[in-house]
Amino acid sequence: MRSRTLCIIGLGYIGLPTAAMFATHGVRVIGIDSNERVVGVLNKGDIHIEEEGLRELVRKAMGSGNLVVRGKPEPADAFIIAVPTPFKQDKTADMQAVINATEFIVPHLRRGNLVILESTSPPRTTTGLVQPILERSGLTAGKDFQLAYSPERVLPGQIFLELVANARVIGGVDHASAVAGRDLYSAFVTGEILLTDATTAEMVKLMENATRDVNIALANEFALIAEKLEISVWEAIKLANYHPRVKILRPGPGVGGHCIAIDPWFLVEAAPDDAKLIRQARLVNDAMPMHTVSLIERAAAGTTGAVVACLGLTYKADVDDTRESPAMEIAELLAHKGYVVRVYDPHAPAPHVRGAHATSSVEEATRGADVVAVLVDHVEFRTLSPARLSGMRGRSVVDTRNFLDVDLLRRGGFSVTVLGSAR
Ligand code: SAJ
Repeated sequence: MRSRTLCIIGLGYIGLPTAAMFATHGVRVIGIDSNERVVGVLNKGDIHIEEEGLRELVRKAMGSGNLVVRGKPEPADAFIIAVPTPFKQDKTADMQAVINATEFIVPHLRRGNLVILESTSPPRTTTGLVQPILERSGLTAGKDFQLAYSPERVLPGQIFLELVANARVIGGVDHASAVAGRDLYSAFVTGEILLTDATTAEMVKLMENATRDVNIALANEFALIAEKLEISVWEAIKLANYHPRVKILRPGPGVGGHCIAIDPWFLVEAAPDDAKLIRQARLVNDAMPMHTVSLIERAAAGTTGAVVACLGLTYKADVDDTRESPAMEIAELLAHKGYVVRVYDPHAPAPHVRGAHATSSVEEATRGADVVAVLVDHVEFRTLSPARLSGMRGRSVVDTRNFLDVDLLRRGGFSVTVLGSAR
């Protein structure tokens, strides 16, 4: 694949790092995004998303001439589709972006090309949706061109490490397609490259994220039980995890992000009568924001017109992504209930939270507040001390992630509620 041309459609959290990696490993990459703003930002030498090391790598790639960014696809040897697959109101997959990207490729598809779908998709998308669209070109998958599914599996916040080192699964519509995919990714992947068929590869990705979702739901359910029993779930989890075959995850205010909060629904869609546990886990996790609101309301203890400072809005620590974020939902629910809500997030400076007032520092958000609810465990909040909260009117802190220095805050006269703990 070296010195040949690769067209990557979708320059988001996955497409852009992937484009930069290929481009800095000897592949000529045409990066495509249908969003003009994204194309404009990248062509000015800037980036539109936050990820450690991304800015430097994109600059290096563009500076070398190996990465160019455009609004429309061009002929290439290989195409990677890395567009979002959100879900609709009824929790079924919205495949429009995949359809558009695939249709974009059709006029450029040539004999000998390789097309890879990376977007997380319901089972059989590659063979049932992408293949028929590509075959409108008059060419046949597995004969005239190669087609494979290869899920991205990287963890936002450590994308570059994981892009390179994680094992990569490549499922072809035939074996030759999977092999062609391996040849492509071996430009930079040092992890094992495992070949299979396309539908199995789609299923692998959905199973991984459903497993994580179910395990987080279990931790959240333990937290609810522990609150009723008036013990600390955190202590119980720590002790249980001494067992050599037990690894309980962390409870929290809910599960967000573009992956785990969405992908399990694709399995429910594929097999509604069978995916019972998967559906239930989604419901448990989706109920956590409301549970967190009830903890905050208790901390406000009936103060009329209470002012609540919500610290953190992104879906997890130290990323800038607010998609499906439980913290956003909690702030909106509080505002809807009539609280005066102030929000602050160092990574998402101008989020639109319905009914809430955006602020630009911990001090501004907490000044005159009755309750401070820490919704995301950003590094910046780890050092939350009585001194930083001295402008508050009340003295209540809600820690939804069990990461604050509770003793320090209590010694400073604060009453601290920790999710999952009566202590
Ligand atoms: N969370 C908890 N408790 C935990 C772990 C996570 O409440 O113990 C919450 C987080 O706060 C967050 C959500 O779950 O709201 C998801 O965070 P995450 O760090 O578990 O996962 P993502 O969404 O950032 O990335 C996941 C990863 N999948 C797995 O770990 C199985 C990543 O490898 C995938 O590439 C990514 O989804 C994806 O794109 O599908």
